[in-house]
Amino acid sequence: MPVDATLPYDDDNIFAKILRGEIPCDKVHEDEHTLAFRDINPQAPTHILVIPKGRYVSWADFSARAQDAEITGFVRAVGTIARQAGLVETGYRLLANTGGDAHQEVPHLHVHIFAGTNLGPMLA
Ligand code: IU
Repeated sequence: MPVDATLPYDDDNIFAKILRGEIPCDKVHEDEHTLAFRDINPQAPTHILVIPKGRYVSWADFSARAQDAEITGFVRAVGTIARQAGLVETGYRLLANTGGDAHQEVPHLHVHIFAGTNLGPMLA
């Protein structure tokens, strides 16, 4: 069921629980502002989710409310993760679903990193 990305942040969402350490994840990166882990249901050979540590529902929410340091840290982390995973040479795709039409399922902002195969011109 896609989330309504205009709702207030829900502290019971699954990524909030991962951030609090209540649910394990296959972590690939962590820094002051950002956590990244492997998607539990990968849609490509490499499928990583990158999330800010702050309580943001969506890209729209993050861009409206986050401090500059959080935004800078998050954007840099996405690049760092891709570089450290060796994806700069092969290429990769970034995707941030926001709201119902995009079928956002988890109401905590996440950027998908897809890589490891020829992804085609666009995801199906
Ligand atoms: P979406 O952009 O909100 O549609 O993507 C949510 C992703 O979160 C999706 O790819 C799920 O496989 C992934 N995920 C996860 O990695 N771990 C979980 O416990 C749950 C969802 I629930």
